[in-house]
Amino acid sequence: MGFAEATKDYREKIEAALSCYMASCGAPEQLKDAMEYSLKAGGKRLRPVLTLYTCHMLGGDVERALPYACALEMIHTYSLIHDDLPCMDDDDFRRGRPSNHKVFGEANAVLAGDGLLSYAFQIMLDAVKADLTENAINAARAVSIGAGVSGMVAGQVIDLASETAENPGVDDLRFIQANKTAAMIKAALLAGAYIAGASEAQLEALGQYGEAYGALFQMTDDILDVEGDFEGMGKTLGKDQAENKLTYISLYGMDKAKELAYQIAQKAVDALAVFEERAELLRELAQSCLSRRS
Ligand code: GRG
Repeated sequence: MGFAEATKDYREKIEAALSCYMASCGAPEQLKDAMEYSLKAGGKRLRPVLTLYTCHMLGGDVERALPYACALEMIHTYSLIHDDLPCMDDDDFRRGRPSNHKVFGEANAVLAGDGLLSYAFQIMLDAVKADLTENAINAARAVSIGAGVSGMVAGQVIDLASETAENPGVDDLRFIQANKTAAMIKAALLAGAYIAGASEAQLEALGQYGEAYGALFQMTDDILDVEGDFEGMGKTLGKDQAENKLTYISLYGMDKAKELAYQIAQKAVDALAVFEERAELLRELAQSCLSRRS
């Protein structure tokens, strides 16, 4: 059984919890509609599933990890809404349907993103208040760091700058991948691990796996921008080249980009040695990323 099949129950748990959180969010109807439009548009739920799975893998209580998992998905969804805005990547489609601003207008899309981001922090603070432990505080902190000014937002700002930079190189690209994409994936793993009371060695190993798997995820996203299809990816493809995006393909060509993706998948697998056979599904997740279509 692969990672996706083995974590089906977690995905269902996350869908149900997201619905509950949205039902009691207290937002005016038009704001709630715009937030829900993107949140419930059928994303893969990779990050929240990673939180629950990691917590389970380390013997923790998955229910306690659920608020952090939902917060991660809300923050991820906000980033996609804002990323699609005309002032950012200007995308008309996301998750297989018109982007948030195409349906609700730019101002409401900005506010839907703001709403998801701030509600995510409210959900985490409520969870910490109900479970005042160092592990809960560390889980919320890991999510804050992954999403923030030294994480995802930092990656996005350098990604945008690279479009007009004179000669962006591989160091810029590594920074973008590590922050724009891998930081949230690493945060998802660490949040689950903290709730399970992971050891320093386990946290270190999961951090390394998150960095490698996150970079791999972005590399395959870039490969699929060239070789994927709308059905799988749910967004307009072929934009990286059109917009002069910095990717391994733009730097080295497709063959070399695929070779590097293979190498980083191996690095992700190697990072899991400390968990022995317990991390088999995380190894499978990294290896299957090389052939993903969505
Ligand atoms: C701070 C104004 C402001 C905006 C934030 C940080 C940011 C904008 C955007 C970066 C987010 C971004 C687009 C990261 C790329 C990572 C990536 C490959 C996203 C797609 O993730 P999937 O494939 O998507 O998991 P689904 O739809 O399945 O959840």
